[in-house]
Amino acid sequence: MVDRNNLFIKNALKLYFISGTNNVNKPLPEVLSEAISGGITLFQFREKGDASLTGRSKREMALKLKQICQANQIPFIINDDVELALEIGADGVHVGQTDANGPFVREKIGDNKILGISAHTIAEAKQAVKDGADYIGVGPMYPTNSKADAEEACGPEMISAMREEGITIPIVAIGGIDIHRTRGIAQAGADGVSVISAIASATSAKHAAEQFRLELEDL
Ligand code: 3NM
Repeated sequence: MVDRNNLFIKNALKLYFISGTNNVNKPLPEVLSEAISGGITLFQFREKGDASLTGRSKREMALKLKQICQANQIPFIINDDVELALEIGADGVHVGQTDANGPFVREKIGDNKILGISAHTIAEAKQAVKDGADYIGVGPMYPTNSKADAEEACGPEMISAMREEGITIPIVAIGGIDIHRTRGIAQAGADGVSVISAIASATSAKHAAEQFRLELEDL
């Protein structure tokens, strides 16, 4: 069972690492272990794109990653694949606004799993709150090469605008984030940053994660 209170979620969102097997140059379990030792606070398995794993091999990879997260007390979230999340006992799922509808996913996963929903506009953020999201992922902050169908970059101003509109739910920013962009994003009202390439493509995932943690430390 996972704690779904706001404080737990906010802390878990601080340095949110996302990756699939296509985003790394080394075995993903190895990169995940390195990133954990550098201080990531949550991991999302997002298996997308050409030659991505499916079926049994995807399930086996997911299980391996879940075990690594569990052994290190890091929440393990699966992107989109609600069935897989249920099957292997992940801590939660993250869905886009169009992937599946929030209330339907909440009903399927029950009250003991984290539900994250992407939001690109204030209206979508309000909808996600209504739909039972535990947190929203807001982006893309900046242009990104990691998502083929990414929308136009909205900048950290979108987060301040959401906060001004009374959205108090935990927010994690996403899209084109590197260490130098982290401070401005936190100052705009995000609880954390989520990154693919800044950690997955780094020479050392551990070092990259440590640098993010240092930058986030006094915020
Ligand atoms: N979702 P990187 S942007 C997975 O805007 C994802 O919802 C986005 O990868 C959104 O840190 C994105 O390499 C890609 O830019 C993030």
